Amino acid sequence: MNELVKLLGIEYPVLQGAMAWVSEHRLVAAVSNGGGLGIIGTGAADGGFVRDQIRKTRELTDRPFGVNIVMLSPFADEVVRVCIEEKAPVVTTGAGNPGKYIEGLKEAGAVVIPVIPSAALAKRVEKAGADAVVAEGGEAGGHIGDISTLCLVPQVCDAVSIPVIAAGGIADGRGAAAAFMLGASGVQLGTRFLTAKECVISQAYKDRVIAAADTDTVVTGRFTGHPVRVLRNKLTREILSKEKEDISPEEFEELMSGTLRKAVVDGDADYGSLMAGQSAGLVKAEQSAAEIIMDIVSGIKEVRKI
Ligand code: TUI
Repeated sequence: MNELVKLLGIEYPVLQGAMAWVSEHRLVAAVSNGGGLGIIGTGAADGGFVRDQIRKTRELTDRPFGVNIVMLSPFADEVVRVCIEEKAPVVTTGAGNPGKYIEGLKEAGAVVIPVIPSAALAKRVEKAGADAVVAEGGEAGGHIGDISTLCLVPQVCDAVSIPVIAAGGIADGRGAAAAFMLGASGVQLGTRFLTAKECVISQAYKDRVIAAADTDTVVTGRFTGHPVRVLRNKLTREILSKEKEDISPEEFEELMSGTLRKAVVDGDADYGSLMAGQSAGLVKAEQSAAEIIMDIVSGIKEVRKI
């Protein structure tokens, strides 16, 4: 039992990172039923979609779960309102400063946990009332910051007195144990859950994650200010060569629009955005969410024996 487990009302300090299009109600409920915290990924979805996801999750679990709100989404205001109305137990945020939303969410009873890429932002959200933070290093998949997990986590732990959850590059008990050594109270994993049996993404996407080696991810869109880590494929080869030419951020966003859906739903492993972190090389098989959580927990105990 640590402070984070108590704060969230969960069994193990293992959170499933929110993934747009990927972490929908079935995966979320399976993670929460397995003793961790499942988190609904909302990406750029509207309020109606999110309300439906919250209700469907509640049909599958009576344990706590989270909803993630992407600050860059045009529907962020609406999704915050839905989280308040539906009384989401936990709300995490990403891709921006959620300061203006924290008070309202907390008044509705939510535990609010911003994902932050720097110690300065951790301090700011603590002041605004955040209950905990996820310190996400640049090894993570999707939209990322600059600092590595190894350097970010202890600096965030020094900067704030709320619990710190480590994310980015963690896929097993060894990474989780290392995060605890850095001062974290919990870990958040996205990539490892991509291949969960309850994760409904295309088989082609899962197969690419399982086949991935350590060097198989690349970062696209650095010049737009919104860098995104994905598995290398035909799309990234074309995109990265276009980035060297004179392409505007708007043209870039246009090229990337709809590509995550292509990977997740259509199973297009060549021209879809296969968002994944550098830990993809550690992901070897499809397992149930409960098995993944127990593997991490037993892996932590294994390392602690040494
Ligand atoms: O949010 C993520 N990863 C994501 S979100 C996403 S889907 C998406 N949808 C619409 C537009 C863009 C992406 C795919 N992957 N991770 C958490 C995270 N947050 N990483 C980095 C940050 C971050 C960056 C800047 C958090 C705050 C921040 O603040 C800057 C500022 O001061 O406003």
